[in-house]
Amino acid sequence: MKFSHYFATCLAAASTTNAFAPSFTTKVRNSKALFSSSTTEPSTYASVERYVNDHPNNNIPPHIAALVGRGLHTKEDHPIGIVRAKIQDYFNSLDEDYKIFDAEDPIVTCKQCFDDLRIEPDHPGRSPSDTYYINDETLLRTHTSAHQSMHLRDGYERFLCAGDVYRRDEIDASHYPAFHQLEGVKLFDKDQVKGADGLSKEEWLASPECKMIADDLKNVLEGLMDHLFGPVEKKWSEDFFPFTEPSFECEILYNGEWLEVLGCGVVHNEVLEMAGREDRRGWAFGLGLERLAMILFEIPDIRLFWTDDERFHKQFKAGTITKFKPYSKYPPVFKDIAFWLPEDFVENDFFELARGIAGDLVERMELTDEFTNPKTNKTSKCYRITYRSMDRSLTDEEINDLQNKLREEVVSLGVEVR
Ligand code: FA5
Ligand code: MG
Repeated sequence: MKFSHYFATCLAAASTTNAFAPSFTTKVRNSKALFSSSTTEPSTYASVERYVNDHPNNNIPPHIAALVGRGLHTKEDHPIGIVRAKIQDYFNSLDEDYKIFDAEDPIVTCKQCFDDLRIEPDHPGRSPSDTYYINDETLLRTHTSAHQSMHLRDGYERFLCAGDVYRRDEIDASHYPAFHQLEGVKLFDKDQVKGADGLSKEEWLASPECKMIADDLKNVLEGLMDHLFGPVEKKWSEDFFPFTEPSFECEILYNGEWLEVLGCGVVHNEVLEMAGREDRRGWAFGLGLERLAMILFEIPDIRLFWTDDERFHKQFKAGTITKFKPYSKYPPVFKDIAFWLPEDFVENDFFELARGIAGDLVERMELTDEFTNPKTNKTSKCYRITYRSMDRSLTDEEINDLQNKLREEVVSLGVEVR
């Protein structure tokens, strides 16, 4: 499933059981906030045993565990950290104070990530083909919205929260299994929404108070886009999230293409109720930091954010947006693989297997052919894999080795290689 459709179908009641994991906060209006401490040291995050275990539902491979705790959003000279700081500056320039969180544990409960947000138990976004589970009850957060309810319950009324999020997904220049989001939430004073007391759901959605909140949300976010990009063409469309109503997405025009940068909406009443804030109304948004950074710095490939190559890092300085200068593009190597599918084939398992074998040398995996034999009713798929290093030229030999290993190991998914 494509994550652009992650929340495209869902309406449900939620259960409220598990306890919350602790959160670690930093102070607002403190330029050092980006680097202030959390009580869980990065070294603890980075221990693979926190994520990989023998639980039958654990589906976190070591190459994903190795990404957790890198904290790119807190690195002052990293493009992700620079964008994040710029967003924080914008919110600090507004009249209202926003509490800033940036060090919540990326391990969250199903309740935090899904139930508290009205994401129903059989929603596809919860399935192990899309989400990295540690065990039945805990997982790597798939979005920063996983922390909304906890902060609301703790009494915060305006806050930002940034962090790394994890999703099993397709592989290309703009998709990586780990990326960063920044969440924002604002509740309104009771007297601003008094008129909405006792309204039915339909009446609320049609009320001037609901419109006032949606308008404020769009204003704040349009201001943010202008702050980041200078005047830029933006477009609002309706969207769907189980935890906001109405919901919107914002696209910006970049290189002649409309690119989705954020999802947002008026916080759903039931979400507020579950967080013990049914007396209030407000808005929330979540934006993708890589998307913004790729545009601002003209970074062409999402893998670059994770590189250790000095030729990348020496180009960026805290507080400044500069255009990325590619350090020569090394040639790609293309390899095809075709196989007959078993009935329960999960495409993301195949993508992940390849990443596990070849790591970031896999640039893209594309379905190039698919057909079903009418006699046997069996389906065959052919994928083209683009191998390319961002740092060096690849040898035929090493790519043949990787491809052969993939051909051998893919059999574990029940396919029959052709
Ligand atoms: C969400 O994750 C919602 N939690 C956002 C939200 C928050 C809605 C609060 C309402 C209220 P979505 O899956 O659309 O929504 O992701 C939000 C943003 O994250 C996207 O607009 C995009 O900028 C970024 N994003 C999503 N998937 C990827 C990906 N695979 N790679 C890079 N960025 C991504
Ligand atoms: Mg979206």
